[in-house]
Amino acid sequence: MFKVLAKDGAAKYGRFETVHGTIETPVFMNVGTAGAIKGAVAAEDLKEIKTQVELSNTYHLHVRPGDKIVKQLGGLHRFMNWDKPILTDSGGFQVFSLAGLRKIKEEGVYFNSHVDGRKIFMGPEESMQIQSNLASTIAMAFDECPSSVASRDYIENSVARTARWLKRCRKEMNRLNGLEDTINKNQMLFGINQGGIYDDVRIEHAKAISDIDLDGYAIGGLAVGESHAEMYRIIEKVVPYLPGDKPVYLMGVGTPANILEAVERGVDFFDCVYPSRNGRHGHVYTNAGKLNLFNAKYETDDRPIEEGCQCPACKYHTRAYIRHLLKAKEMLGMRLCVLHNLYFYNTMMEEIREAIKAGRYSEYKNNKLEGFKENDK
Ligand code: PRF
Ligand code: ZN
Repeated sequence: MFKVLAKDGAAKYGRFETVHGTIETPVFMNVGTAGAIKGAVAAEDLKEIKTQVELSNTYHLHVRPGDKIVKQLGGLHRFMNWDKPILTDSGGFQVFSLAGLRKIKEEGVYFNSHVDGRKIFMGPEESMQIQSNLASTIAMAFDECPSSVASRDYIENSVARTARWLKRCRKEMNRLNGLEDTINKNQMLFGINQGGIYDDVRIEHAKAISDIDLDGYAIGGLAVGESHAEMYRIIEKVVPYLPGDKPVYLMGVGTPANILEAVERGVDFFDCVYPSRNGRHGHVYTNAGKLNLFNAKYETDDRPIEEGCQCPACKYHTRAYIRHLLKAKEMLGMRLCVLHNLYFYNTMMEEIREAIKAGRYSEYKNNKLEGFKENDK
C-alpha cells in the first residue's frame, strides 16, 4: 500500500507499507548484491546508517549459494539477519551485464554462470520462483535491459517480449503467493518499463504495463550510456503514464545530483552501487562534493570526512587515519568509507523528504547542487 502524503511539484513524499515495515519515500535502497553490502558491512551496521531497504540480486543468489538453500534456511531475511524490507532484482539486468554466452528466446535466457561457467536457464517463471524462495519483500519482473547501442528495431522487439514476460511474471507470482510452503505469501511485484531513448516506445510500454495490477513500476534501461539530459527527458515522458498511486523506481541511478533531478520528476525509489563502490576506492561524498582520500593533502588532515556527520566513520575517525588505512590496504579503511557514503545518501533522502513536506524542494535541490560544485568542478 502506497500513500502519498505530500507533493511539491511532481516530487512526492510517501509511505509504502510492506509486511517488513513501512518505507518512507523517496528512498535510496542500499545494494547488497550477494546478500551483503560490499566493504565488510553487516546487516546490523545498516541500522546505524539509516538504511530502510536492502537490495539483493536473484541471479547472484541463485548461482551461489542457491535459492533453495536460502529457502531452507528460512529466506533471505533470516539468512542475512535483516528484518526490514528487501527488494530483489530479477536477474534480467545481471544476466545481460555479467553472464557469458547468452541466448535470448521467447521462453527466457540461456547463459553461463559467471562463477563456474555452468549452463543456466532463466525465464519469467524461474525468476519468480527464485525470488519467492528468497522471500524478498519486493520482487522485480524479469526484463531485458537492451544495450544502449541497440537499434530501434531491436529495442521494439525486446520491449514487446519484456511486456509478454511481465504477464507471465504476474501469473507465476500469484500462483507462488498462494502455495502452502511459500515463506512470504505477500510478496510484491514491480514491473519494469523499457524502450531505450525512444519516447514513443517508452510511452506505449508504460501504458501497457500500467494495465497490469502491480505494486510498483520501475524505469529500467537508463544509466546505460545515454546522456543525463536524455535520461531526465525519458523520466519526464514516462512518469505521467505510470499509475499515480503506485511508487516509481528508477533502477541503478545514480549520483546525488541524478537523484535530486529524478525526485523532482516524480521518482520514489532508487538504488545504485556508487556509494559502496566509490567508498571501497576511497572516494567519499560530502556536501561540498566528492573527495578522494588517497590525495596527499589529506595525509595530516585531522578533520572527519564531513564536519557534523553522525556516521560511524565521522563520529570517531579523521581523514588522515582513514587515508592511512586505505593506503595500508586495511579493510577498515574501505568499511568506514562505505558506511560514510551510505549514511550520506540515506541522510540526503531524509532531507529530500523533509524538503518536500515543507514545500521547499526546488530551493533545497538548488542549494545542494551548488554545494557539490565546490569539489566536483
Ligand atoms: N533492469 C533490471 N535491473 C536493472 C536495470 C534494468 O533495466 C538497470 C538499468 N539501469 C539497473 N538495474 N532488471
Ligand atoms: Zn560520515
